Amino acid sequence: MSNLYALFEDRFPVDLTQNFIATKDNKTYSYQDLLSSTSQIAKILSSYKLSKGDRVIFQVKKSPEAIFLYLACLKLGLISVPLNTSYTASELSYFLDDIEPGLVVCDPASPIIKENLLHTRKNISLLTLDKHGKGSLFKSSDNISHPVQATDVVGDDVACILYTSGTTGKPKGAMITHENLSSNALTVHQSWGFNNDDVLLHALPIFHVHGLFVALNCVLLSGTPMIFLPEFNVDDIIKFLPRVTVLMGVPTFYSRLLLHSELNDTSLKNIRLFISGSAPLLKEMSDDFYAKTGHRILERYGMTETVMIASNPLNEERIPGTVGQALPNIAVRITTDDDMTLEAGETGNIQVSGPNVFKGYWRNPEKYQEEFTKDGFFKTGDVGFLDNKGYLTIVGRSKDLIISGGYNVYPKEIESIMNALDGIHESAVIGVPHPDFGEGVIAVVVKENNKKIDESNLKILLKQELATYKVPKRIFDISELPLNVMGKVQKNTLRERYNSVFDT
Ligand code: MLC
Ligand code: AMP
Repeated sequence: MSNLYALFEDRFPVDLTQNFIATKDNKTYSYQDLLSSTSQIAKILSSYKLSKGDRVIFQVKKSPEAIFLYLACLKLGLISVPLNTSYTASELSYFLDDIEPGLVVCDPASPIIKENLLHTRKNISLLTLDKHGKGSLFKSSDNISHPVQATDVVGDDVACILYTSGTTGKPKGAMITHENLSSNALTVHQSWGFNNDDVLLHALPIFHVHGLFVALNCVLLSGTPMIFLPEFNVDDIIKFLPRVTVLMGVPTFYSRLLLHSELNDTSLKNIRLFISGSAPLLKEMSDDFYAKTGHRILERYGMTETVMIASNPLNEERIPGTVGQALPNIAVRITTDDDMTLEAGETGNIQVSGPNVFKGYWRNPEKYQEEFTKDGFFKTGDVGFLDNKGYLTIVGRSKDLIISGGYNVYPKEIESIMNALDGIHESAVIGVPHPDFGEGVIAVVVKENNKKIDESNLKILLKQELATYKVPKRIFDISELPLNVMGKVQKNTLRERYNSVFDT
């Protein structure tokens, strides 16, 4: 069964009146609703003369209808390209030009509409979908009566393209196939023991691997319900926790929950599993959470290009500070910079191979070649070591990447924008410990003629170009950046100097 949608459909409950989604305001959608809405959207999409392999960008708020749109794309063999709802016009322009979509579905407040980004880009159809699941997407369905069959795809066909930024250049679109997603979904679903009694609390965004694939796949393969919140809000999590068995989140979810006075036996009464990923979960936080709740958070490791790679076990020992062992059928090894495999206990580059590893970067074969070893392992850019039992500890990254509250921020992108601003000579962007986001983004700038910076004006300028989570939380001026003998900025020196700016 090659089409991921067909795999899901095969696992739907026999009784289709069973719940698939309950929303924050207690609206419910059954599996029958999923089937009929997905078919309705598939009919609409097929009336736009889109063919297999055409790209559909969606930049929409989280709603059940957004999920049905994604499922309809899978069904038709169209390639979904979900984009962060906080992207600015300049970020979106790049994606539109790079991906050349046949159709864009966006929120009515998106810069795609507000700034008329499709005006000069012809041959792209535009539909809207708002946070209530309403919009022109549905208005065009009235006259369509023909039924739509699932399109035949082979496992190697691309299901989704997710952008992941480059350390040197512009974001690259990672092409993730139906087979990557199906194999990973089945593995993860089984490893975490998902069953008919589960109810998932879904509070993640749906434009990344974590919320769109890992969480949703487990629900759809079990044919069970989820409580689908529009965003993470700690009071809502506490409110809905007693109704669920599993929560998936980034470490910030758990650090905020720990601070909540109502995290107690009542809120935890039905929970069987807390899962964390997308960013490092500090051992101390895992221990504090265990002490407070009796639950050892299950930490796992993944990335856009590979979906899930490793996980702590469901039933065996979960070791805090590690991301567990490689998942079944996935190989993880640690190597030197020239790809020689290292022994257990030795620290080096983390490399991965398996059916989960993506097909390549959209229209960028050179980049794909660079990221693979001669024997076909993907270079993750993460650094770590394996112990004798195969548990992986991530100790750092060889890529210049900051992970803030589970979102990836690439310093190069921000530095390029800052350096082009009037009055700025040069800049360096780094991540330093942040009590809520794990790492907080800060910038250090050298002004032309050594003038003082006006931090708040600079932030306003940056917000025009960058999604808010990328905008440095603090900006400091410095007379010159520390350089090594090669003339490269010594970011470690800067990180040491600004290490405690977010201390409370
Ligand atoms: C929001 N802001 C952030 C931020 N999220 N800044 C830095 N880092 C973040 N992660 C900005 C807001 O725009 C706002 O800016 C200010 O910070 C305060 O926001 P907030 O209200 O405190 O944030 P909140 O809306 O509560 O969001 C925090 C969060 C969210 C942690 C809930 O960021 C989130 O849902 N993160 C999950 C990301 C994710 O799904 N990653 C998975 C990637 S997949 P201002 O200027 O308006 O005040 C992957 C693979 C894998 O990595 O392994 O899973
Ligand atoms: P993304 O490109 O958004 O998919 O982010 C992937 C990156 O997130 C990985 O390369 C890791 O650096 C990081 N990551 C994901 N899960 C974990 C984890 N459990 N611990 C530490 N880092 C993680």
